[in-house]
Amino acid sequence: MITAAICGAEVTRKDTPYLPYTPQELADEAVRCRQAGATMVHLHVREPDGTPSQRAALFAETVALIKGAGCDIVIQFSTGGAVGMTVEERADALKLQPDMATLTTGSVNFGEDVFVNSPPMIRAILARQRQFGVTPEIECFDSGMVDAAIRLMHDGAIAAPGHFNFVLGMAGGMGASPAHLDFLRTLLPSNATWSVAGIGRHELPLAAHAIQVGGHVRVGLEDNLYLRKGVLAKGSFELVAAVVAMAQQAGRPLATIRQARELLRINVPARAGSSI
Ligand code: KMH
Ligand code: ZN
Repeated sequence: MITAAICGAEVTRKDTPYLPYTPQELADEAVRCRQAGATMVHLHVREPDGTPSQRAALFAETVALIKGAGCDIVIQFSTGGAVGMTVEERADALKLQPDMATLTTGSVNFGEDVFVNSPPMIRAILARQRQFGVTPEIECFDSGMVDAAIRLMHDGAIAAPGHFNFVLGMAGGMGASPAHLDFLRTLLPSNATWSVAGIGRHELPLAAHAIQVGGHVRVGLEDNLYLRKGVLAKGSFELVAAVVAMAQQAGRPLATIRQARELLRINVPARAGSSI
């Protein structure tokens, strides 16, 4: 499975002219990524001037345009939003019932800022995900976040074994060597699925390692702007295409959308007896 993180909250058009902002631009990019081989789009939205946003109306318009184009890509909303947003802002669009949404299970230094996810904030986002039947993707910027997610599984608050995404190489978070990824894999519940998102120059090398060891991959302009040194990707679709080529070379077939939805356990409710 390949996830395309097409926009994010931190990158701007000053960094790359190829960044989508409007619902139409986001939808067009999602369609291009699907055509290139992506199975899921990780969505953030922006106000028309590029300001990071979590406004439900913008998510709704983007989803309608993706679906209106006949595109079957799995849709995952960010609940991380941008640093400093409240939980209410971050989680409001879950009422639109996307296929999946992210859930970061801890706080982390984020460049010069802190991406805050206190236990009550995590539980509040999870409760809203459960309310609307949205499957979480557990975002781990460091190894303690895997442990925190497993504790939530023991409490029944997250359905085991879960789908994890390791975001590696961000300043303040965990490093992005193959050894870091290999260690994280040892912590996972058996039968958990996982993908990796390497930040910046780590994106494609970590994708190659994940493909070799049986994982899934996230790429896109949210995490990395360059196809290779000095060459800007003309959109996330070019990074998706690079991963498809790696997968073909390694003999790893791409998941169909149906297979991806099964693997990701989309629409499978958490088990009964939750403490939340
Ligand atoms: N923009 C970061 C502060 C997520 O999408 O869930 C958080 C983030 C993670 O991008
Ligand atoms: Zn994100």
